[in-house]
Amino acid sequence: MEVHPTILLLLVSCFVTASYAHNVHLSSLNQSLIVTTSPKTNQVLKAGEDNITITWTYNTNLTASMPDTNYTTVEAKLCYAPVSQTGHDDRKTDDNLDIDKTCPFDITDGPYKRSNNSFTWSIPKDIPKATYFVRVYAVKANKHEIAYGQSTDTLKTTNLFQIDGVISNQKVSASSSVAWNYFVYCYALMLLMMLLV
Ligand SMILES: *[C@@H]1O[C@H](CO)[C@@H](O)[C@H](O)[C@H]1NC(C)=O
Ligand SMILES: *[C@@H]1O[C@H](CO)[C@@H](O)[C@H](O)[C@H]1NC(C)=O
Ligand SMILES: *[C@@H]1O[C@H](CO)[C@@H](O)[C@H](O)[C@H]1NC(C)=O
Ligand SMILES: *[C@@H]1O[C@H](CO)[C@@H](O)[C@H](O)[C@H]1NC(C)=O
Ligand SMILES: CC(=O)N[C@H]1CO[C@H](CO)[C@@H](O)[C@@H]1O
Repeated sequence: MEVHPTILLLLVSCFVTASYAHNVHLSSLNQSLIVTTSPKTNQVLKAGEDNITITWTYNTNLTASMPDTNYTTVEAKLCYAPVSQTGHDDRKTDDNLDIDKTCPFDITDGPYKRSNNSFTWSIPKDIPKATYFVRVYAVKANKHEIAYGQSTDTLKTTNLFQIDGVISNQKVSASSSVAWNYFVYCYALMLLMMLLV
């Protein structure tokens, strides 16, 4: 049986789109940014009312070993602390950033600047009630993350703050990566094609 050209075309376009999945692992990134947040440890902030000031800077001590030559943009994100991930599959940490769901909320992005970066974020009303930290990624021209920094330690236990926000126990994975969904879609399509042949 012949495979219909439309299915072939779909499959090709599918994998072209899926190539947006960039397969970058957090553990391969250089932790070269220093990130701070304004709340005191365990401070409780109100969604829809309070704000957080985030600052970040390149650790210039690393100029020789981990130069920032190829950093073009930054992305600051709000991230769930481990204590708020337990029992929530839709907040799970994965070293592969295409799949990782630790940091689903965008705070700001913009061109990379070595120092003197500060951003005050009004916490949106729809942020879930949880414990958080902030992570800032440095991104290369090809949109792949190259480095990062976070407002907590490696184990994500220090300098955490709480947001008193929306209480929800629904398991919507609104944050699940578009690229990852595409992969799943592509493989389903491929399977269908194999069944047809
Ligand atoms: C942020 O919150 C603080 C404390 O509530 C307030 O004094 C300040 O004006 C707020 N800043 C902005 C930019 O909303
Ligand atoms: C950079 O190095 C200096 C001198 O060793 C040290 O005092 C400082 O704390 C270092 N800065 C960072 C961010 O590690
Ligand atoms: C920057 O990117 C260029 C081109 O991809 C590469 O050759 C170079 O090694 C990179 N430099 C650093 C410091 O990562
Ligand atoms: C940092 O930014 C502030 C406000 O934009 C500016 O007044 C100050 O000169 C800057 N400092 C440096 C070292 O760039
Ligand atoms: C992703 C990335 O840029 N990794 C670099 C981290 O820093 C080491 C040197 O310490 C480089 O070899 C890596 O390429």
